[in-house]
Amino acid sequence: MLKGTFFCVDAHTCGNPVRLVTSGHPDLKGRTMSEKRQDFLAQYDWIRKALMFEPRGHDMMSGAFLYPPCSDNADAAILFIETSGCLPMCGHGTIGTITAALESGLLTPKTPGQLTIDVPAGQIKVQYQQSGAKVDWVKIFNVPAYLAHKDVVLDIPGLGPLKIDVSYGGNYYAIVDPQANFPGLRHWSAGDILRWSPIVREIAHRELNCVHPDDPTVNGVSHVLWTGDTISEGSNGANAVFYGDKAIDRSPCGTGTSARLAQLYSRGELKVGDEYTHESIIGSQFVGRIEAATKVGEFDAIMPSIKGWARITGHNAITVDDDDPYAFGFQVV
Ligand code: PYC
Repeated sequence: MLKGTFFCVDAHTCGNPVRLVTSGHPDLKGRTMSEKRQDFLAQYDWIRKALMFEPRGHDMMSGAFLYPPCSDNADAAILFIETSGCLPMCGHGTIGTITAALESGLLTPKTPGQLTIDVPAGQIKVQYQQSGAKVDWVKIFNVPAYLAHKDVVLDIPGLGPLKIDVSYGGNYYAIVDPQANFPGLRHWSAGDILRWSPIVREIAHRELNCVHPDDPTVNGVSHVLWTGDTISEGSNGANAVFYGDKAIDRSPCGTGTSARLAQLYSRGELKVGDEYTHESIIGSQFVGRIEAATKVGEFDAIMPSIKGWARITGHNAITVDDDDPYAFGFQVV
C-alpha cells in the first residue's frame, strides 16, 4: 500500500545535502517546534527514515520540513530531519532550506531580505541576499552558543588520552584540537574520522553531563568536531564534523561553527565583533561572527552568526510503498 508521495527540492549547502520536503507534512501536536519535534519523533519517524536512509537517501542525507510559524513574530518554522534523528538546530540545513524555499516561491518574508524562523532549539533571525531568481547568500543569527566543558581528558581505548572541550552551538560538540594522539584533520583520512568519532562521542556522552539550561530535551554530546590546518585561501580554521552513524559534514557545519566560536571566545582567542572563516573537510567556507555576548543559564555565552550559500540540485517525487521491503530504509553501519 502506498504510504505517501513526498515532493522534495534537493539542494546542497557548501557541499552537504539538504532535502526540503514540500508535501506530506504530518500534522504535529505542540505549541513550540521543540514540542512538535517530540511529536514527530514519537509518531512519524518512519517518514524521516524513509526519506533519509538508503535506498532513497544515504549516510549524509539531511533535510527539513517548513511549517507555519509557532510565534506571532515569525515567518515560518523548520523541523530538521536527518539520518540520526531530528536535530534541535541545523545550520547548513537552514541555509539550504531558506535558499530552496525562496527560490521555489515557498516562503514569502514579511520584510524582504529578513526572516524570523522558529526552530526546535528556539528562534533564529535570518538575512539573505537574492539577485533575480537566485539567493546569493544566507546569514543565520543562531541560538546562543556556550562552552560547556573545558580541557576534559578522555581515555580512548586503542588511541590513548584525548583532550577535548564540549561546546554548544545548537547541538553539543566534542571539539578535538591537534595533540599527541591526533595529528590534525589534514593528517587523518575520512576513514580515521569515521573510525574514532563514534568512540569519542560515546565516551564523552557517557562521562559528561550536557543538558541545555533552558530546554532539557536538548541534551547529550551528539557530534564530534575535529580541527586542523586550512586548505582554502582566507580560512581562519578548518574542521570536520562527524554526525549520525557514518556522516562527515561536507559543509563547515553551522552549529559546529557556532560551537567553535563559543569555545574560542571562552578561551580568549576571539572577541565580540570578530569574524572567523571556517572551512570544511572539502575546503568550502562559512563566515562566522560573534555578534554579541550573552548568558545561557549560568554560562557566559555568545550570539553567533553564520553566513553561507546553497544551490538547488533537482526535484524529486519520492514514493514510500510498504509493499517495498526497504520502504522505511536501512543503514549499513
Ligand atoms: O550545519 O549545523 C549544521 C549541521 C549539523 C549536522 C550537520 N550539519
